[in-house]
Amino acid sequence: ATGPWDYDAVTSALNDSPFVRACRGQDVPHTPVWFMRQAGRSLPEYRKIREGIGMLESCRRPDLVTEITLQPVRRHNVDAAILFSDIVVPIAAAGVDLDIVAGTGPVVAEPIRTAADLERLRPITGEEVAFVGAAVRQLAGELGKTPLIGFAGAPFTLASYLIEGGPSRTYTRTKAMMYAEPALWHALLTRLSGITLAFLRTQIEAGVSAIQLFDSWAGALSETDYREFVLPHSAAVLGGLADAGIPRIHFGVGTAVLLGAMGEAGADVVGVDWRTPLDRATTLIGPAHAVQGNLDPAVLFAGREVVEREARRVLEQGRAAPGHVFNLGHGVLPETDPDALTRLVEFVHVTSQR
Ligand code: 1CP
Repeated sequence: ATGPWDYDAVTSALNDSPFVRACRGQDVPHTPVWFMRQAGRSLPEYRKIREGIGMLESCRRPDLVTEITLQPVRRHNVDAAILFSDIVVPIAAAGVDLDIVAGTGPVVAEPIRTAADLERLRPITGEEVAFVGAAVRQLAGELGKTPLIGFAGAPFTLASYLIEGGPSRTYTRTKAMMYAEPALWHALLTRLSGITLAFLRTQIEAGVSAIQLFDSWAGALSETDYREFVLPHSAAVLGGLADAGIPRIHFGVGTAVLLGAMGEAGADVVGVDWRTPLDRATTLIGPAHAVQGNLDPAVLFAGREVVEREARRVLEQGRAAPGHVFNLGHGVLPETDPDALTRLVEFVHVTSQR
């Protein structure tokens, strides 16, 4: 034992947690559950602590990151915590002038559209995001036997914000660069995969138990384009972390036709949105991967009976996969009743008891 924690015992408890075991396709006492965006505006304690503090600034304060990350764990009894941060944090650390605007999302002051613009996105070593490492170390101590999930944005989703300058519905400029200037496109995504790797390695060295690579907007692409323009870069990130030995989750929205390819990119777990039933997803992804998902976040507005019926269906369909981590099909919507989430965790635990 070293200090207040017996680190070996904690590490083995984390390795043996239902969440990590399900990611590896091992048997579990109950199906583990956590929620994308479980920290955030659905919680009054989050809104209170964030009052008057900008989003990027709060990501840079380890005490605040620790408290916000712990809030949903205390409240909902979820099987994993997810680090409070944002996918654009490493991009800002790489020198890009950007802000996270309330009610909008990331806004980039000068979008990246030419080879000259690319110079404004500098490679990072990881030291630039040392505040994230500090928060992870603090959290690992506080969380004990609850695993902490680290995360990053995948190169395509990050590129979409850099090229468009903010959120987009059509990804017109992003796709235009991809098709018209493939050399510039691949140079940009290569640089982004290096930045993403450095960001994730900082989190892994500080002690996260798993990572999730969010390619939230990859569903905008055909499978052919995904394979040519995106998969090699996501594979560089996921493959570059293979030696860490922790589960890697890969998630996107509207990815029904991409699920097989996303599994090939090197993840242990493929996240699935609510559009594709998990048994069908498992057929598409193959038996080598666990799945994560996929209750429609809007179901939480339909009352307890509907939530329980739909959650039971998700659990049943999830049995087709070698491992299942229960989640929503995308993030918690800000207007969600937090008590509905707490009840859902309890329902998943009781209903899936082995
Ligand atoms: O002030 C605020 O509260 C702003 C809302 C907010 C929050 C709570 C943003 C702006 N980011 C976050 C935190 C965040 N972002 C987390 C935290 C932890 C948790 O899940 O509990 C995570 C995992 C992210 C990741 C993220 N940011 C993604 C991938 C996940 C997803 O939802 O697909 C994306 C696409 C972003 C960009 C982003 N940041 C914020 C918003 C509103 C957006 C989306 C904008 C858009 O629609 O394009």
